[in-house]
Amino acid sequence: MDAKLEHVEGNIAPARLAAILQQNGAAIVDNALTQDQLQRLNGDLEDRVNKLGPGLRHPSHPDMIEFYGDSTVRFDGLPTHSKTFQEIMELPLMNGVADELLLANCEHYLLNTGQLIQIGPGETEQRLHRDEDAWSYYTPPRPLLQVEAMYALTDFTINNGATRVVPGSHLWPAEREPQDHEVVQAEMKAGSALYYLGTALHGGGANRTRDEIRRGMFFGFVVGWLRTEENMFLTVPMEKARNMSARVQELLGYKAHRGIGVVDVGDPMVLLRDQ
Ligand SMILES: O=C(O)CCC(=O)C(=O)O
Ligand SMILES: [Fe+2]
Repeated sequence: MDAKLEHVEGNIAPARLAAILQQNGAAIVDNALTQDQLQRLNGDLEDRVNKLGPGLRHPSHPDMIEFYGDSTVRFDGLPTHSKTFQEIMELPLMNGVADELLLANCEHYLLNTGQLIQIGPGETEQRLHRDEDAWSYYTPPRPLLQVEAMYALTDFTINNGATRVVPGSHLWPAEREPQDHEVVQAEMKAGSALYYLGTALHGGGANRTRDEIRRGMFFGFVVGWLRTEENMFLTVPMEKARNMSARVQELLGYKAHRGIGVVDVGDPMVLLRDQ
């Protein structure tokens, strides 16, 4: 049977979505953003995405060049570039899902990615991967570390690069390779989101159009005792962080996880309060 993704509505109870993710590894949340949030996000990010060219500007490892794509524009630090993104960070659905799935494994969680991924014409398929492979030195079995979502900021279609996903693969042994019929693309309208576990196989799709971009927003959380993929302390300058909400500040890492992430062997939050 061909793989399918379950669709749920944006007002679903977080505990229900968490249960679906535990079962299937991924699901599409229709209308995860309001039209107003969608418009504001695109407005906030438009200039920067048009200014930056595709491909990595400063690869951290040769492997990342191909992985991140050479016809794809990426930039991180979305809390800095979009006030609306700060609002999204506090939305109850992602926070509620993370409460359900990550708080069993940590005292609190952190923003792991706030990244724009715009796949341009000619981009090839990204290899299927598990986002949690970022911490490959910590070998399974291990608790769940990460929940992520790919928000569609433009319509995601089969041809323009909708994310490929393998439902159920979060329960597979690492070496199992998916067959074609086990892979499904997350076709969805702008404003919808693919929610998935860090253990689910997925990858960006190929953009086979001549002139259409696929713009996605990669937003998710990780357990609070792990090093985050994006370096939030540097992508969000402290002067900017000072003016953000206390909840956003916590998610950026200004709350220590007991003895981890301390400043002056205590809570970094004081750095934002003492001016
Ligand atoms: O762009 C996409 O659809 C997926 C990107 C992704 O999975 C990643 O970069 O980790
Ligand atoms: Fe990924």
